[in-house]
Amino acid sequence: MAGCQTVDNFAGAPEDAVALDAQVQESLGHVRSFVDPFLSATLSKSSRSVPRLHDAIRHVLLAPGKRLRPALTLWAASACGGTWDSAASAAAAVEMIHAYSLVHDDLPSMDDDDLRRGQPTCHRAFDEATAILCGDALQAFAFEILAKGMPKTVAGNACEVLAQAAGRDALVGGQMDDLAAERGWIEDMTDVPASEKIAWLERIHTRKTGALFSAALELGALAAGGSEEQRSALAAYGQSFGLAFQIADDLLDVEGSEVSVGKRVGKDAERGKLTFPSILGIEDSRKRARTLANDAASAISKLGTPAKDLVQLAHWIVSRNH
Ligand code: GRG
Repeated sequence: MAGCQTVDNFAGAPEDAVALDAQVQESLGHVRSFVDPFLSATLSKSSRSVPRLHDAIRHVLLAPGKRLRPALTLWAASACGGTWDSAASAAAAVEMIHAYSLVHDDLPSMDDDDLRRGQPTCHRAFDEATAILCGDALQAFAFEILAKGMPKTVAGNACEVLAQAAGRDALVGGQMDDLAAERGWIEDMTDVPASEKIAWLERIHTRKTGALFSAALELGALAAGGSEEQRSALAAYGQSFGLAFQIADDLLDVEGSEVSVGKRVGKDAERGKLTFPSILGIEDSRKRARTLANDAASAISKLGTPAKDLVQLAHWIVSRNH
């Protein structure tokens, strides 16, 4: 898919989707080479580690994900003139929250999935109780390393930012809304006008996925001591980026292959789930995602060259095939 599309030439993004894909893959590769050893060292076994839990956490956290959230944290830190070292614990913390949410989302009582990041989900590789505990442990661990690793002056603020993004009004609340819609715990939306369905979907996704992206950016800015102006530019980027990501994710569920996406596809339609393509159609969803990517890029144009990776990521997120 990525190979044949033209990407809008906006705020420094290459016109050619193949070149963009190569550049972003390379940049995400740098992030992985920085974050994965940090995660691995953070998870090193101690005499107090419980072997089965330790193995489950490593299975989940070191699996080959894209590391988008750590990338947002590190690139936000760079965009604010900071170093990756200063933002390393924040990058690891957001990935831990993300990994926990995937483990719990895959559970039989939620999405009941067997495949994640191209490998068996945690409850498949281990068992359901271990997967629940693995998610619980990852969530607590995220706050531990954030509290320890952020500069003392901002550690409390950083924990608050992450807690809000992971909590009842964001990640968990969004998941609850999503389940409520799927399981008929809310009013039937069949006859609701499309514009209201879209507004409702946007509210869910802002909570379920957007809030953690925004927190990832905010933590990078906090670690780097970013200015008010830099932080508000990054916040605006995060809002558009989150929705662009979600529309692209919905499109991948319709058009992607299990091998490239690394998880089961076609499940949204199977479950009659409301998604952007099911309401707007494929072409309009794609247009909307591209507009949002442009909005994201334009929100950070004033941050200049240090924000180049974020600009490219926004364009890539809507043209990727995985
Ligand atoms: C269970 C509390 C709780 C929350 C779950 C994030 C979430 C809420 C569920 C994940 C299910 C899902 C597929 C959501 C769609 C968007 C999403 C978060 C996709 C996965 O993120 P990527 O593409 O994954 O960044 P990788 O594996 O590359 O890190």
